[in-house]
Amino acid sequence: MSQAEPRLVPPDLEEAPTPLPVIEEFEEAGPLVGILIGSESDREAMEPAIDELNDRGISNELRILSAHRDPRGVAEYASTAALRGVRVIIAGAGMAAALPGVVAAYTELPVIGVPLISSKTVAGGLDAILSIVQMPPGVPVACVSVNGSRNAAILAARILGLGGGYPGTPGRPTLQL
Ligand code: AIR
Repeated sequence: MSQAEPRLVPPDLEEAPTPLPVIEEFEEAGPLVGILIGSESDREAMEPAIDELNDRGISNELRILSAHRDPRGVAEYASTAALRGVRVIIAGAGMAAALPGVVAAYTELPVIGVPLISSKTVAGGLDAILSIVQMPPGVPVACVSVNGSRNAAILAARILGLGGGYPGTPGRPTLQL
């Protein structure tokens, strides 16, 4: 009796696995400014930023993404934002406001943090401002005042006005420092 041919691959891998799809383009081209908040409860405090950007004709999008409740979502958003055309990110959160810092860990885009007063805040937003402003060296986050979302939008507009907020922005001059 002849011996069976040695199997080189396990039976379930004999058929070539379906290759992973190549992502040819992002589902959605992004606006110039991405605005993130940690919770639906932060929306009202971030509205002045949206109004300011809209008044200036600067395209923007608002996403609710929590650094603690949906860290993967935050990582995905932040790591693909520049590729979608986003040039500045404004991120607001209350309490242990890790959102701006986590975003800055995943992107080289300028990140502006907005400490927000949540209904569960301690010390009137001091919890959030310290969480945002005390970033370790090498991972900068600009920080505006507590509930200072309008200032965040004005700062974003100024960064964009300097040349796009990111080297190599198509159609926009890059500031040489
Ligand atoms: N938050 C949500 N995930 C992480 C943090 N730090 C913040 C929100 C909000 C506060 O927790 O940004 O300001 C309370 O959220 P909620 O959803 O309980 O109202």
